[in-house]
Order: sequence, then structure tokens, then C-alpha cells
Amino acid sequence: MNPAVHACIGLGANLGRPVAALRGAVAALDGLPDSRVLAASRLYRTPAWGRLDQPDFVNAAVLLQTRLAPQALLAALLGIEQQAGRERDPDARWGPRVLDLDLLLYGGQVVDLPGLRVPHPHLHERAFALVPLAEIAPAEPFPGHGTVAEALRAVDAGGVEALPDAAGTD
Ligand code: PH2
Ligand code: MG
Ligand code: MG
Repeated sequence: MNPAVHACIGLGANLGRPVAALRGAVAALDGLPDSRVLAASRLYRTPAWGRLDQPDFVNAAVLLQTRLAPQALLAALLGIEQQAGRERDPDARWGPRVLDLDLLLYGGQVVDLPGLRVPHPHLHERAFALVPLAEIAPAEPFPGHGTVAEALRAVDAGGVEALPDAAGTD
């Protein structure tokens, strides 16, 4: 059996019901085989990055203990996205979505396979991913960038704001 590792997952949505989608995704992650959620961040409202002509996102991060191998975990993330109604449009790079689950870090390892690069190639430049992740896993190793907390110090986190805890609807 694979060893248990810490995987860091980034969650995002800006279509439909983002708060409900992210909460459902945390529960779905906890239900994955050989996996459990060790910590889930608060939800954050974040300005759209990369493509500005779209609504703000809601983002969060999860620290998952898992024995799933990176490719199996990625397949599971895509399955949760599909269950949430995600439709993949190959032209919609960085466009709006009902749920996006990204494998950001995996046990301090570097993975470079077709369709799967870990650390996520944009993590070091994305405050919307680093701020929630630093809330729950600041000391997690980030190959090439020290730790999550160290990477966060190098980005501008302006505009990334935690939603009130009581945010029950969206
Ligand atoms: N995801 C993207 C593109 N831009 N911007 C924010 N704020 N949050 C996201 O999750 C996000 C984005 C593509 O996955
Ligand atoms: Mg993404
Ligand atoms: Mg994605």
C-alpha cells in the first residue's frame, strides 16, 4: 500500500452556488477512499486572477491525508468536479466554473507527468490559493519555494478576504 502523505487541495468556484459547492467538496474529499480531511480553511472571496472579465471567486484549501497516488487522487478530484456539474470547455482556460479542485502539493514531492504537475505550476503566484493554504498548512514543504508560508510572503495578497463564518447562503 502507498504511504500516507499530506496532499494540499485548492478549491474554487465562481458560478452557481460557490459556497455550497465548496462545502460539498470538503465533504466529498473526506469521503474519498484511504483519505481523510485533516483541516479545511475558511472560505475566501478573491478577485479573479488570469482572466479578469468574470465574477469574483470563492476559494478555500484542504489538507488531506491520503494513501491515493497522485494520479489516482487527481482522477478522484475530477470525479468530484463532475458530480458538482462541472463541464469542461477546453477553450475556457482560467474561465468561470462551478467547482475547481486543484492538486497543489503532494507530500513535498515533485511530479511531472502529462496532465499532472505538482507543485501546481501557478501556486507560487496565486494569493487566492496560498492565503487559504497558509491558514491550515503554513509549514508544508513547497518544492522550489521553501514552505507555504515562505511562498505567501512573496505574493501580493490584496483583495483576498475571508468570508464571515456564518456565510450560509450564496
Ligand atoms: N481559478 C482559475 C483562474 N482564476 N481566480 C481566482 N481568484 N480563483 C480561482 O480559483 C481561479 C482564478 C483557474 O482555475
Ligand atoms: Mg484551478
Ligand atoms: Mg483545475
